[in-house]
Amino acid sequence: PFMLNVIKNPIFRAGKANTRFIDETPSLFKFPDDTQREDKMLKYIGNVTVNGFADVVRHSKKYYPDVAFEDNFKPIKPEIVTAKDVLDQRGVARLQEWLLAQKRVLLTDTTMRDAHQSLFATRMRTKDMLAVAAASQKALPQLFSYEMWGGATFDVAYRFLHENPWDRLKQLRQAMPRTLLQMLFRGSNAVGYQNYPDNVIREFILEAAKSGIDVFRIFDSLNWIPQMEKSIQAVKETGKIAEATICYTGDIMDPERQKYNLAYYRQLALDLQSTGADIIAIKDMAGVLKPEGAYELVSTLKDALDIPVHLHTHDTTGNGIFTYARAVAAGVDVVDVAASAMSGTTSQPSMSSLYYALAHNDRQPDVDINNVEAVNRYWQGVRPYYQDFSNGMTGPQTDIYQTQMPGGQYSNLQQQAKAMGLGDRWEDVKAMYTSVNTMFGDIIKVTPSSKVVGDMALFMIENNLTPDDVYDHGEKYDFPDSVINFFAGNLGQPVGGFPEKLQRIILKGRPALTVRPGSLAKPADFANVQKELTAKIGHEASHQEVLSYLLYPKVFLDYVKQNKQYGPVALLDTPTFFQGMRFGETVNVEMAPGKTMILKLNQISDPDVDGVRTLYFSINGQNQEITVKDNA
Ligand code: 3PY
Ligand code: ZN
Repeated sequence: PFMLNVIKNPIFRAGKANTRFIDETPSLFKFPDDTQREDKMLKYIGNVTVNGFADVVRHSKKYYPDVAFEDNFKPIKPEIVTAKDVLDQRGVARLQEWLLAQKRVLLTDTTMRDAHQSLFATRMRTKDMLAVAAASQKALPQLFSYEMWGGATFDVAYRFLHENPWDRLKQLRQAMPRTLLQMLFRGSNAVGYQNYPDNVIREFILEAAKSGIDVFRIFDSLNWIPQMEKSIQAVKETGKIAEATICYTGDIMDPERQKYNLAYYRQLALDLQSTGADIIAIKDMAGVLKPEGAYELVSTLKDALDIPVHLHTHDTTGNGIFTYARAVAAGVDVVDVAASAMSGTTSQPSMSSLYYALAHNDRQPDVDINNVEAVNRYWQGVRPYYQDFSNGMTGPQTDIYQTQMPGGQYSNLQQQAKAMGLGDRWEDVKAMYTSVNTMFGDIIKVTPSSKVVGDMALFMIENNLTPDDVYDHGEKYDFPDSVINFFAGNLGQPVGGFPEKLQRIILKGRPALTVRPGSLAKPADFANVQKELTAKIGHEASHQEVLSYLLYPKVFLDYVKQNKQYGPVALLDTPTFFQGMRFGETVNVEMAPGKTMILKLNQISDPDVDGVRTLYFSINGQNQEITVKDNA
């Protein structure tokens, strides 16, 4: 059709075609695929411009200063050996020795995963990570790892960002070949909120390792080792690093709270080491590990274990740096920090703050602080793009020590409460969260067990129930599904077992599992699922697509549909992706390397009788109209 268009063109037929012909008639030299991609992109931009982005109160597009960032970093010096070099060239055992031999504390940068998950609902786009990835590797080659995948990022990438999380992994892997890439893996819940069959867990890990993940931080939301074993074994098959996790709750220093005491954590860590863990992570997901507790815990684990210890906290209470300083004094091997502009409150403590806090200390991290600051200036520029998703916390929140609510849950539950009309009862919800935890027997609270506690607290507040009401007339109530599911043993067994009376009330005679749910789950039939998915999506489904579909069937199919409708929207700059365009604005989109589409929005019509608006764009100087239904 392309040649046909050219031949039929009047200028061409009049024999007047010359090189200017090509310049002045660009539409003839575009392939149908390009045009389709551009049209789809316009549809997307038109829709966000008119209707705003999902779950964001509509507002006109904001102005952002240019992100002043230049990659002037020198190549990594030949004498520097990165952690990734050690793993790739010498294997896991040598990497463990290398870690244990470091005098200085090592750092994991969580900016590309937990930081944005905890600060702005996991909405950071791959484009904003890629822009700084290669530079970060050059600037900070001494870091232990970058956490950039797993947790909620997988789900949110598909669901809200209309991008493929596997592409994120592939692109970051390419940009950072000498950097350990780390993911958070929810044991038998993988990167989801429910149990999956063992063969799905294994295949997911093998594929993630093949695609570039080096360090798998594996946890279980009830600290139940049987739920982590399969994942640890799968990682060991790949020659990557199995970092098994103890989730920290309670207060080991409080004589009144000894369900999870020092002896408990010590034994758990030893058991994980016997299960094959290469590193032990202490996951302080709520940020309740106090400085002296950190000192005791890390000292005890360093004494008991032969493998390195990696500490993760959240700075919600404002005490994160102090906690790290005490952990460093106790000999912790690695701690998690974020670029300063992406740190603090529900996120991790700041990398540069920790650097300065440890000045004149022989364990101060070995980083070039000017490079740390330079990379941080990039993040400073990017962070305002995500303001619409921010949790609004502006200072330390010390009531976390009582509620023990994970960093990522605090703002989520607050949103959920608001959506249920309970916004003005937030203090009651928090107090109820604490009571529910007591009713449940004081459980470990982290995704997904934390959600169960939150759901029950909201349910009780909404129905004006006290704990006694539940015990006395519980048979009258339809408890939330997640709560029934938990008491039925579908998330595994909590430490010390379920409180029997409450379990009977909630389950109303239904049976409960006492074995690992994964041991009963029917294995996935990958070949069949591949066929089924291929038929659904209209192209040969890849193994990655099969895995995504197995974890998130609806989310994945919705993504495929959106992708067909809107094309490669991951290429848009972030303000345009979330907020569309304003009149007269010009936006450049690099559709392929060296191939830029220049878009201008000239005019938007008023809605017609059906509420449809016409948007007048120009693409590379050529006018193009599209129509969008205004949902307002
Ligand atoms: C997750 O599972 O996503 C978490 O970050 C838990 O802390
Ligand atoms: Zn965390």
